Amino acid sequence: MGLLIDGKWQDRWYDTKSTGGHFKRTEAQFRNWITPDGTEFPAESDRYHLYVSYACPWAHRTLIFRALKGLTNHIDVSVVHPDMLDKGWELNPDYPGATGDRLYKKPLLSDIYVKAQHDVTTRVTVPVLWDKARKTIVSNESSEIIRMFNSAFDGLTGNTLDFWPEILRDEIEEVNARIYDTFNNGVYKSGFATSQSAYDEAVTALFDTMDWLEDRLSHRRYLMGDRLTEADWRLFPTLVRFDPVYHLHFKCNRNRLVDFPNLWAYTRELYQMPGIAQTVNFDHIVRHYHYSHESINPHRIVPINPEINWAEPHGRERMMAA
Ligand SMILES: N[C@@H](CCC(=O)N[C@@H](CS)C(=O)NCC(=O)O)C(=O)O
Repeated sequence: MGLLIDGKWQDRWYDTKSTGGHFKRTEAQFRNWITPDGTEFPAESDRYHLYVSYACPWAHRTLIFRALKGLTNHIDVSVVHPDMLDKGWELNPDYPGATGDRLYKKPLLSDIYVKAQHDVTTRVTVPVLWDKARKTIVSNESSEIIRMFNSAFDGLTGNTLDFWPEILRDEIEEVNARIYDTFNNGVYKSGFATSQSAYDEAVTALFDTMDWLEDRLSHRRYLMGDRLTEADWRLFPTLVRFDPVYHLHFKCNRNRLVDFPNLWAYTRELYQMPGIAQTVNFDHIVRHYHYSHESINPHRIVPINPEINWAEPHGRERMMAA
């Protein structure tokens, strides 16, 4: 694990010394947008490529939107190796489900960042949305990539499903903000905390949010009511990883996901939607976290993990507005 400074790889772990034991996520660097008729990044079939990790919840969002929006035949994918060690993410195909670099046969994801900009200073994160025509990174910010996927390619695919409807945007942003800070990122803040107080603060906010979600989903089928939106799909990747990884590895262990009847049934409903199970690779998920985070799990032992029945009927149909 490390980062690129002036295009050169430096091996170092997250700095929590300067923040009193708190984990702080840095801002993504490449923030361009694909638009239907853009001059720089126009929506075209077979022009863009996604570099992802099946383990990463942020990359997972982009795989979900690629599936939901009928983009699988238009945007191809390279999947990194689940182990993220001293060279960062590796494009090594030597693991079931890892593809290697399907565009350039580069060994490391950092090579892709340097190919985009030779003197770049950045963390080397997934997901990366790559433009094959301009040979550069369009974006490495998942929240923006999913908004591009939501609408930019509609003319090409004819898929007009809208997970970011104008009328619900304010409410979605409000819910996203809480879920991002205390849940999506909250698990990392709990797990990577290096002081008791930083951990206590993060894990308390995290379970407050799970209680709030459980209550909200006891009278709404989805976060916004009857309509499935971006807010649900941003929540799902963290839920799916909760019992196999975050509960043990990140010490988020007041409760398991399966202890929240509404939240657990809701997670199963999303998991069972067409195309979604194929975006979830539990082997990469469990392997990545336990094997890669030496500071938390120095012996790299991958645990046995609970058996979870993802096929159990969810029964959420009864939640539709009566
Ligand atoms: N803002 C980014 C965050 C992505 C991110 O942090 N990805 C993690 C994997 S889960 C990563 O690649 N970490 C490597 C690092 O921080 O060096 C997004 O949402 O796209």
